[in-house]
Amino acid sequence: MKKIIHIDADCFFAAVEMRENPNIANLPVAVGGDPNKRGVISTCNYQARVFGVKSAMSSAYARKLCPNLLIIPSRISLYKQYSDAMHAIFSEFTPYIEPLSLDEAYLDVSESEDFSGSATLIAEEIRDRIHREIGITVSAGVAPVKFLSKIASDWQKPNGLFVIPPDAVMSFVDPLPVRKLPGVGQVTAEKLARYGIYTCLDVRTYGLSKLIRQFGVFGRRLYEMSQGIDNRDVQARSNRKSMSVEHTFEHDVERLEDLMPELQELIERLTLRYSKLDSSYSIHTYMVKIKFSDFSQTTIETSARTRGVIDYESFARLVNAGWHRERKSVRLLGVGFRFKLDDVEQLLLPFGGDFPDEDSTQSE
Ligand code: TTP
Ligand code: MG
Repeated sequence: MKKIIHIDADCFFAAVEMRENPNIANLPVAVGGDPNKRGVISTCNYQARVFGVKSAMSSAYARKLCPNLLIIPSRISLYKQYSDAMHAIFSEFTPYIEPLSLDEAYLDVSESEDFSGSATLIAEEIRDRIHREIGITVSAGVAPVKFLSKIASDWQKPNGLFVIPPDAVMSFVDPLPVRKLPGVGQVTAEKLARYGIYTCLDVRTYGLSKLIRQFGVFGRRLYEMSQGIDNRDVQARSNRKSMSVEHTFEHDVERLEDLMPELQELIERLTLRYSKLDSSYSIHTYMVKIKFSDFSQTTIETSARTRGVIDYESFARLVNAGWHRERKSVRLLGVGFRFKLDDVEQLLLPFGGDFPDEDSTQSE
């Protein structure tokens, strides 16, 4: 049984702006683009939400709903600093942290020993420390599986904590509206409603085989979630930017064509290592390193043609080009990937949705 905490900051960008400038803390505040330049709202504080202002709404319309709305241009690098500070606190409690966006992360605290292993107390401590040390509030959900912890963090927002202990999972999911499940958007919810499915209990009653018929792979996912099952692990991300393997030959390899079987073997080793990373690492560049018998060295790279698919031909061309730079016998051959960096933009999208979008999960 795992202990997962999901943390999500409250009105994150707006909260940071309010923290930076306490004078605006009592006003309706949004972060977003200029209403006169077709800007959109990134987020707004809870005072502004009372007026109906929402993320992704046009700033002009938001102003109409709330004429006194203060709209501040976004300062992503500042939000990134706050995000990093939150992560520094998370990492005092567990190394298993999976960021979903700048303000949101899963923490697996199953092995944490703080507070005698109480995930609830750990979550409270994290919330408290973020508030005291960083000056913003976060909401937290605690549950034995990822998707429930995420639903739970939303349950008492803002500045809330909600815990679903293992023995309360079934009583929590039974009446849970399917719309709350990750991957169930409006389209899927409407389709489910046509079969009389509104809650997780309805999902279970409808039955696995019919769900699979109607919803494909996602049908199984639905059925699992309706029982509180979610086998996904918290995927801690290291910040590795590249990965490579290399081999020093026992005897220098003289001919280019004799390098090719070696290349094949190296690519296989590289592929195996790559397969152990989580799916957030997409291959951006192929690299080849050649060290010649006189110890001179050359590296050569090319951008990967098809992201995520490892193609031998591209590596072979690199070896060929690298070898022709010196045309000497080869002492060492290495191959590697550079990964597409997880830059801020990437972390911002898709705003923490960790299941595919609803329409791509249907098998019609
Ligand atoms: P969210 O966590 O979805 O929203 P939030 O933190 O502003 O509010 P809540 O209290 O409901 O959690 O998103 C985090 C940040 O991501 C948000 O502060 C701004 C940014 N964002 C956008 O730029 N555009 C969007 O459409 C959304 C949803 C978020
Ligand atoms: Mg948030």
